Amino acid sequence: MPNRISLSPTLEEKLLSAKKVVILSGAGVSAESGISTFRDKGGLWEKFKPEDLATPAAFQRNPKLVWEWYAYRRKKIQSVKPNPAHVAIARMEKIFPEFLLVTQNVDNLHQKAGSKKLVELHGNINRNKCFSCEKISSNFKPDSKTVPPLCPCGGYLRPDVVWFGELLPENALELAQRASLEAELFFSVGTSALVYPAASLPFLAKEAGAFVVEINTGETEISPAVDELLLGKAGETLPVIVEFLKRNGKK
Ligand code: BJW
Ligand code: ZN
Repeated sequence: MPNRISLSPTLEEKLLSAKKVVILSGAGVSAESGISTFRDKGGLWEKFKPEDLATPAAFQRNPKLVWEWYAYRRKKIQSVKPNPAHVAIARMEKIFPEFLLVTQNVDNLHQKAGSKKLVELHGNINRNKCFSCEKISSNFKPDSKTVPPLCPCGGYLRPDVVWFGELLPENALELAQRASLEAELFFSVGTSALVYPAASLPFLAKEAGAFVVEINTGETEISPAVDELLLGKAGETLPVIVEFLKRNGKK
């Protein structure tokens, strides 16, 4: 039985007046589609060590192991569908005049749900790039005998995601920071807010005057600092917000 979700009068007022809205999304948004999160019970980092799979040093030590782990995750991701949380976020983009979705997710489910105004902070698992020359590659043969497949320059291909110790895409981070500084309403949804610099965005928004709302199944590092904590599943809570907006003439 889902919890009854109630929005505070202040949040309702902000939802009706805000023009500049930012949503930061994390793995919890895709959990209801059947994609594992990282740090929950049963999450990826419980079964696998990030230092063996999600750092440049790990790839240099064992490129085949890392490539195959990502191939396994890609296959799972390609078999699932966006859930009501993704759909609600895509709706919100159409409702607010200035909107930005800042996602840490690499699974493409926001795009599949129709989100267009988004930046990917940690890349996208469906793209590859060369570990040596960094060129993005879209045309390698997946059945290539070489694992990982090779770039024309001779370097190994790797997934175009951001590993620990790597810089985030500069443009994406800049856009995310600028939008957070200007936001009137900021949502942090389904993220443990433990990984930086993404985790600094809610604080940036709050310090610049935004009303910060967290939607999560549990409390996180940022919970004590937010203006409103909506405890519950993203796929149940976000549709309640969209319904409220629609009931009040925002479509
Ligand atoms: C629900 C729900 C439902 C569940 N509804 N909610 C010491 C050494 C080296 C580096 C560092 C260091 N100290 C700090 C750093 C920096 C480091 C960092 O932050 N580390 C911390 C972990 C300590 N950051 C970096 O290295 C970044 N780069 C950088 O900073 O460059 C400059 C620099 C370089 C070198 C040194 C220092 C600075 C890069 C970070 C890259 C993160 N990459 C990953 C993997 C991506 C590719 C892949 O998918 O394999 O990104 S790690 C993983 O964590 C992934 C995620 O995007 C990211 C965040 O996780 P997320 O989304 O929050 O998921 P979870 O599982 O943590 O949380 C899920 C939440 O959902 C939970 O709260 C649940 O309760 C909730 N939930 N179901 C709503 N239905
Ligand atoms: Zn190359």
